[in-house]
Amino acid sequence: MIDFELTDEQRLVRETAREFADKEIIPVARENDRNARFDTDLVKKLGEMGYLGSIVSEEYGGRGIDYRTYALIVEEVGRGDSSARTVVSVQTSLVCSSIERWGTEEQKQRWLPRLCSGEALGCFGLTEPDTGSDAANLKTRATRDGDGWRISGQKQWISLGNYAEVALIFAQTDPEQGHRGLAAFLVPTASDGFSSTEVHGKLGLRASDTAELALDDIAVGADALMGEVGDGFKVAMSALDSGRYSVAAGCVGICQGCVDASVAYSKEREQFGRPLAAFQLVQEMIADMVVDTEASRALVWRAGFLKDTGQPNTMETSVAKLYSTEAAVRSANNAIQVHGGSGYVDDYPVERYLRDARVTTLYEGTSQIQKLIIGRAVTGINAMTP
Ligand code: COS
Repeated sequence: MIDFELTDEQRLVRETAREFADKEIIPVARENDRNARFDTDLVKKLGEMGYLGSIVSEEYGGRGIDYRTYALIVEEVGRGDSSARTVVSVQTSLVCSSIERWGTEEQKQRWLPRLCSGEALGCFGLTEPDTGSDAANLKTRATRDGDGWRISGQKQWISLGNYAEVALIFAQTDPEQGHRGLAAFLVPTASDGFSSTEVHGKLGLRASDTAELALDDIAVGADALMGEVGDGFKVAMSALDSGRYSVAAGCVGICQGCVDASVAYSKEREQFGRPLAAFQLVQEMIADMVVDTEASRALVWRAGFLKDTGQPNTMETSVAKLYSTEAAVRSANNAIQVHGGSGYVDDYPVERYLRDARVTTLYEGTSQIQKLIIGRAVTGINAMTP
């Protein structure tokens, strides 16, 4: 049974995260966005708060919190700024949770404490210039070299890629094996042959670091392999089960931010001698945002409940990700409408909400991919390929 009542501890975590977002994230969000500045001071503060790797167990430097509590933190950070939220999601869900689940004891000891504290950042290298939705079809190659490996290829749209100390790189070891030939490697970015280039000109998430990675015949030891050869696709998919959840929780924050901003603005701004909030068509837009916010939050908490109780949750995570990312785009669009001309400039957060929300229906699996995962789960028929 899903319990929607928060525990005292969860209330405290939410309250603390809310204050952190209000005091540390929101005051710098506009300038960071304008200057496309990846705010390393803010990253440091996120680490100090324990918001990086918080679901990792305490013995490896995490906070050992459950997924529902994690969603409360991610929602508040997402309400503040999706660029900061992306740091939390990538570091925690894609990198740390993968190392904790698939890494050797040595790999966990080597990377997790420093990633959880924020002393080091990690990135997730799955997507390539020619490989997005079709994640099994990677061109990056890993070939055996004595005990170790040599890795060559390119990765695209990699969040934190210019700042990461370790890159979780997915590579093909045997093209004839398809997805069963993939392997995951923990590659130190200081390795010879590793380089990154900043991606500019993004619609949103301007304060988030995005990179293209080049891997030119990088030599790594056998200890870089995470999981077995052939486990790579499962490592990636299980990481995305957590990453999609985190994106969804961040989008609940965007939706809530849209409600908060629209309620405040519509009560303050007057037209025709009455506050905007007194007009039925304005209330309709606000009511739609409220419904989107609450439905998204309930879906995220359901997926979190399933994760916390060890039940299968891939489909439910896709449902939460699909709904809340689309809801965030809708809500931000409505919020701009409520704000009128003022919503079109960055005096208010709503235009940034729209620009930042837009990528969430693309990354970590497009809305179309989520629909195909849901459709396959309920029909038992795979419609992924023609
Ligand atoms: N956790 C662990 N293992 C999983 C899994 C999960 N959530 N989902 C699938 N697997 C395993 C399956 O059990 C299967 O194992 P076997 O080889 O032992 O049979 C294997 O992975 C292949 O699974 P499946 O048949 O579902 O793979 P598909 O090729 O059909 O997957 C989709 C296709 C579209 C679901 C996948 O490629 C995908 O998610 N694409 C989107 C990628 C994405 O999100 N990119 C964004 C990157 S981050 S910006």
